[in-house]
Amino acid sequence: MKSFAENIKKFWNSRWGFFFLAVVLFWIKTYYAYTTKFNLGISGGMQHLLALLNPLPTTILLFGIALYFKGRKSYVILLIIDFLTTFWLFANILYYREFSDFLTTTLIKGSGSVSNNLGKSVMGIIEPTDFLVFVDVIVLILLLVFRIQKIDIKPLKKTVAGLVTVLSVVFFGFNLTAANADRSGLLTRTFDNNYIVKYLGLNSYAVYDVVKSAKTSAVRANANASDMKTVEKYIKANHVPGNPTYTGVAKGKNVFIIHLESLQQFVIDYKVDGQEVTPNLNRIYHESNTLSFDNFYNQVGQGKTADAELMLENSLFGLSEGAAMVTAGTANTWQAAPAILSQQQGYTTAAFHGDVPSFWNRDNTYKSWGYDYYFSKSYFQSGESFDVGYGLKDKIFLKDSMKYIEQLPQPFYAKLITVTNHYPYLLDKANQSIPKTTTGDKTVDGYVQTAHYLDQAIGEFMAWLKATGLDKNSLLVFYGDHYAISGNHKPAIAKLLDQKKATDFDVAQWQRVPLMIHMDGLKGGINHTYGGEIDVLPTLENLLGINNENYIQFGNDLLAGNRNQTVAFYNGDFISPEYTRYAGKTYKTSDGSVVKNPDAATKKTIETLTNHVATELSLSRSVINGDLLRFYTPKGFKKVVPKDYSYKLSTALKNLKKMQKKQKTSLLVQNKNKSSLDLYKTDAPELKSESTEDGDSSEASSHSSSSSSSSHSQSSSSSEPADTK
Ligand code: GP9
Ligand code: MN
Repeated sequence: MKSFAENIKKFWNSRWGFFFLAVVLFWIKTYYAYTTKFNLGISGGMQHLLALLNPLPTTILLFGIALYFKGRKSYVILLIIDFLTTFWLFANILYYREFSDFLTTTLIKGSGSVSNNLGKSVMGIIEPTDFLVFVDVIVLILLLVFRIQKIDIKPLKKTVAGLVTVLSVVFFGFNLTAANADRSGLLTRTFDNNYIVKYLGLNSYAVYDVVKSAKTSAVRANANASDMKTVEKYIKANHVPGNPTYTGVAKGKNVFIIHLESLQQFVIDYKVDGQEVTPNLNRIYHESNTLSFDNFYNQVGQGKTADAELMLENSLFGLSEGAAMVTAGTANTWQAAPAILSQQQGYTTAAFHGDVPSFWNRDNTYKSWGYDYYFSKSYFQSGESFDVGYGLKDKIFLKDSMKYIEQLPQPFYAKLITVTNHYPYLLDKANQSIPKTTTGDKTVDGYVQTAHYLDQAIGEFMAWLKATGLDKNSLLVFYGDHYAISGNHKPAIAKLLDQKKATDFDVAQWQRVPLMIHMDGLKGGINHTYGGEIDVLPTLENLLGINNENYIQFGNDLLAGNRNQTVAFYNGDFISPEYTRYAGKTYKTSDGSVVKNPDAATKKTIETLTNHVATELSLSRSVINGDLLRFYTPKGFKKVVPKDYSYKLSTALKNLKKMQKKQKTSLLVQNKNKSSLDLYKTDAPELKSESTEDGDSSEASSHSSSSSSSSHSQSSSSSEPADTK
């Protein structure tokens, strides 16, 4: 009988030995890169396990190809595959360092910014340890060259190679199933490239990305200028002129878009134990200089926040699957609010969000939309318990954003995306200041606490605007991006509504979110028109005095008389003042009764509404899927060139300084470079130990660059309802 040592030696010098060694080394280095080079936001046992195991199935599958070949060829092929996959890893390490995101086919093809921005700076960002990923390939070569490991030329049976392939595929199947259980809709909802890598690995991400972009390119390749003509004709024929009383009343004002995460209309004026959930927003809602809308609906699909942003700033509908910001944000031609406002009225444009920049592909999409700046996680302070869920807590986020706001040349267009009021509505004790509701539904009852926290953050922000005088020359648009409590929680919804039960009709009405447009001197009031996120941009344009008749926008001014008040949901359902179509039934909107046996006239009306919604959705989607705006440039509009923008921290900070000198209208310059940040009062417990002046001026301490830590932890829960609609 052979000794153990002999067996090992035999294995070592066999094809299996070499294959095994190559796989293990590749596995180790990938995991090394996951933990030291990327910031995948891995949290919880399942995610750790998946991140540890996910390099294996695809490595075995790919390296296993070599097993089908004979003799030396097999070794050469294995080394080539090893080198190529390593190079992919290496390229992503470099790209990630610069952009906190992974490479995409679209970017590689050069339509994005990678070739320009990264190419130039590669030498500057490379770190010696990056080359470690090539060490194993070199070791493998040396082992063969110096015959430390012998080449085994005995052919393998094809069936054996086949078995390895099959096993790796089965293994991958397990990986995918476990990943989907932890994060439902992983492949379809297109959240963040980080997610795909975290759950399925870098090689699967490559395949996923190639397939996704091949699908989009095929539709795009088939689209042509005449498709655009069809859309243009429709838009022109259905254009509703803005309400002339309001045209230009906000001209030249700064614009704040305040994205209120998961804020539903029902919380407005809602009380828990006699305490208002959103006292600050309630005040704004009822103020005479606020235009408030109480029949305003979210229209998002799977893209949730991303869909809301898309509709708000483009007046185009989201897609039936996935998020357009992810599938088309990088490559498509867009004519979005930031570009329009900047080109037509000289606005400085900036987006603010306390999450990592890659989420919803914002880092690339915002460039295509013409945002001058995108201040994301690394731009803000970080510290112990500063984050919850998807990012920086709202009070800290809003306070910290003001150090950039005061540097923006005015007029500016600033979008502030809050995030604390996000599923699963968790908040530490120190930040809770209202009791939970008592529906008994765990996922629901914390909601009022995070909503209350968001409201307090808004209160602090508003006080600062007042203290600095910015309130006098700014228009604020507050909007809730989408529902918080999905239709999967009907019993809880019924309790919150103080009803016996909640029907699908109630869930449809539950899609209302706040929309408030607030400005000093604005003729306000509560407006009952039916509208949705698609209508915000045309409304804003009219207020700013921007004529939108040449833009391809599907919404209409909410203040216009004679507007079509049919609100389209992403799946073809709708709400109009007369009828509500939801989850397979049609209701009378006035009383929620089901329309049974409709007469011919009613049938006709419902059919017209249905067709109208279907036409709008399909035309709008053809614009995005076919990238039709590349065929159409409105008069006076200049195509946005994404590579002209950089959101790199150092570049943006430099630009900000330069711009202030050029256009001396920032709050800071107006105040002779005296910062107004000491006027910002917050009771955020996390900032308590800090003196008030701290963090205002010291850039070094506040710009932590390694702060994109393990966020997204809560998103991973499989118990999050994937979608209600
Ligand atoms: C992530 C945040 C949440 O950055 O905006 O997105 P959502 O889950 O609401 O779509
Ligand atoms: Mn959201």
